[in-house]
Amino acid sequence: MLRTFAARRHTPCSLASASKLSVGLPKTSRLAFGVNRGFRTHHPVLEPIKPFLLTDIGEGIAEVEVLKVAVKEGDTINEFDPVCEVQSDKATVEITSRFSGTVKKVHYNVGDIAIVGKPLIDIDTPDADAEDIPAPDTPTENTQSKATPQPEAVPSSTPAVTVETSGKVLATPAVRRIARENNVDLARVPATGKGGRVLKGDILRFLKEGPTEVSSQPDTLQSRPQSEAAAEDQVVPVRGLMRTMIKTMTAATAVPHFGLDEEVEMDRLMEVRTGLKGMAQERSVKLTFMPFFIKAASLALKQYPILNSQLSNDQQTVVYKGAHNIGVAMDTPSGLIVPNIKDVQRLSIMEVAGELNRLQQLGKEGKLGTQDLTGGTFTISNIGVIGGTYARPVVNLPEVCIGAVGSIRKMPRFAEDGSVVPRSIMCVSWSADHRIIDGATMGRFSNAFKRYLEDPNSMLVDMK
Ligand code: CAO
Repeated sequence: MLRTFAARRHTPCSLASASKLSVGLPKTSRLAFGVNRGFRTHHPVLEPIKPFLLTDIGEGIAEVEVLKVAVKEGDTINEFDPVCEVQSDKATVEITSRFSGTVKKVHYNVGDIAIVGKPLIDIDTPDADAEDIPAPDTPTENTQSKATPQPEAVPSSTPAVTVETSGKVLATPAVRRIARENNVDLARVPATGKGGRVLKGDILRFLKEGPTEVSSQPDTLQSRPQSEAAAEDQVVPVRGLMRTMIKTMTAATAVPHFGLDEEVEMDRLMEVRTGLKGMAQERSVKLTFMPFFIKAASLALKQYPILNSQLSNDQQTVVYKGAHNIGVAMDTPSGLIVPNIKDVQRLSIMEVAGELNRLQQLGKEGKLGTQDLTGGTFTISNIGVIGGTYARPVVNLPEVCIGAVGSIRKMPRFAEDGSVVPRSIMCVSWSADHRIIDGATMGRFSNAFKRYLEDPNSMLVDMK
């Protein structure tokens, strides 16, 4: 049963090549007595230790998970050196320093949740400019307490059974998640990736075959083979995509869902696709069924635009979205994410296929960006690629409708003359926000979608 949709706010994700973000320092310095740092001689001596804040990284993100910490106390860092790598609902971001200096304090460990606006590290920056230095008569104690905001108590990420021992093990968040969920210390997994990176295959092999070498570590619970530890409960922190799903799905429970299942006969579409595959190949495009589903949905949305709308927070207005930005639930190595294809109403089926190929490639590489992951207006999930006939999708707020298609299966059906014939059947399950979508509208939309797919020529008539 399909219950959850992570994260177009992503959602998620591991971006192997993380985007870079420089974070500025607040214009404050901590005053210290007795140490002449060369800034002032007739006033309390300034030791320019600054809290290096996790600044607002946009999209309303309030907290991020720390995936990697690149510095330790005492390290000397230069401008643009990596400080840490964090994962938000939408992307993985490498945070680099804008300043050179010495790291005085590291506020977070791998796995911690860092809060936007709170310090990541404290840094001693000898290159502080005059702007950074407070007025000489600033009371020392007040200055200190104001200038060095302490982070709020951040929930400890240390589970009852420690999972990760070191931020230095190279692995994608997806691999780290598998390690966490299975209580595996990544440091013990033989890595075959470039530069010692632990690949997904490495951890899966490790889980299947167990450690290949005798461990020199003490026989702690953590180091015991999986089979021995399996009988015991494991407590693992909620991280990554699961955090996003908790947020988005909890919000979605406020929405009364209307569900509708329908069968689509796929035989003619299968023929059409087979006939067009060569043309697609010539254009270096992989043409699956999804582009037809996406285009059929867009054509049906033209007739029933309320399914491409959003209800305002105060529930006083409905915004009919002009663009058909159709989200595609995508199973990537980092987990489920929902990038969307923009302006499907303007695209040909081949163009939709090209866009889908691009998004899939980026998803595989963990490189989907905010642009592709936000602004969706309607979602389709093809769970049939994985298996399953029916689903119960949950609307991807603030959208009001989502469809999930199951596997195409050969089934016996009655022909018009009463004979039993084999048909390729695919079920589609719709869920809609019942506050503004009534069942009749959903049913009519579903009929239109079904008609376009069962008679693909009919799409030509309505396409512009
Ligand atoms: N039934 C049978 N075969 C199907 C199918 C279906 N419903 N949908 C696709 N296929 C076929 C494709 O045609 C393709 O076959 P060919 O190689 O012969 O062309 C093959 O399965 C693989 O397709 P694909 O996955 O590469 O591409 P796609 O465009 O069909 O789907 C995507 C793209 C991103 C939707 C899919 O890869 C995916 O990630 N699906 C999972 C979505 C998911 O996890 N949903 C649950 C969300 S809620 O938790």
